[in-house]
Amino acid sequence: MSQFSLFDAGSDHLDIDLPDGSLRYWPALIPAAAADQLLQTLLTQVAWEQSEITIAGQRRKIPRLNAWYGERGADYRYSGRLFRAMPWLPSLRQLLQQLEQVSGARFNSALVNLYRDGKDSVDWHSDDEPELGANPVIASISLGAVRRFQLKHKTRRDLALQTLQLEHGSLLLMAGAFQHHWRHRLPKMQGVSAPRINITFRWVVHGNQRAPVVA
Ligand SMILES: O=C(O)CCC(=O)C(=O)O
Ligand SMILES: [Mn+2]
Repeated sequence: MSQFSLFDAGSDHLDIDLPDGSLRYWPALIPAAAADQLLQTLLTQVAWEQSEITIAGQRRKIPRLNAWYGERGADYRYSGRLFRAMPWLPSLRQLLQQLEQVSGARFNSALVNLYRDGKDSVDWHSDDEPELGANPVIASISLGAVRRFQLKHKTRRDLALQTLQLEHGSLLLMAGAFQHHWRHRLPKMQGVSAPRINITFRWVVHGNQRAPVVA
C-alpha cells in the first residue's frame, strides 16, 4: 500500500462537551476518495464472520459481522467469547500508524464491524472489558452509510440521550472516564440499504505490557 497520508492534515475537529469523559470528533478526517477506497478494500479483505455470543445462557448470532485484528497476543474477550487477534491487514496497519500520530495515543488491536444495512446494529454497552485497562482511549473510524451513534449516561437521568451522526471518513476519539460513565449503541435504522464499516482501535493489555501512559 502507498505511504502517502490517508488523512487530511488540516481536518477540523470539535470537542463534544459532555461531563464524565472526553469525546473529540473529526467529521472528515479521511477525504472522501480515500475513504471510498478504504471501504472497498476492507469489504473484500477482512475475514468477516457473524459471531455467536452467550447472553443469559443463550447462544445468539450478533446482528452484524465482525473481525478482530492486532499484534500477536492482543486477544479480546467479550460476552463469553475469546477473539484471537489476526495479523494486521496492510490497510489497517497504515490507518493505525496515522491514527497514532493524530491522536497521540497508542493502539495494538482493532475490532472491525460490518453493518450490512440498517437492520444491523450494536446494542447499549460500554467498552470497559478489563483487558482495556482503566480509562481506555478508543479511536473509532466510520466508513460508508451514515448512521446514528447514541450515548446515554449510566446514572445521571438529568442528562439527555445524545445522538451523533458518524460520517463517512470520520474519527470519534473516546477517552478519559467516558467508558465508566456512558453507554453507547448503534440502533437499527429504517431505509438504510448501504453498508457501514466501523473500526475501533484499542489497547489490550496482555503479557507483561501495561496500558500506555498518554500525556
Ligand atoms: O459502530 C460503531 O460506531 C460502534 C461500535 C462499537 O461500539 C463497538 O464495536 O464496540
Ligand atoms: Mn463500543
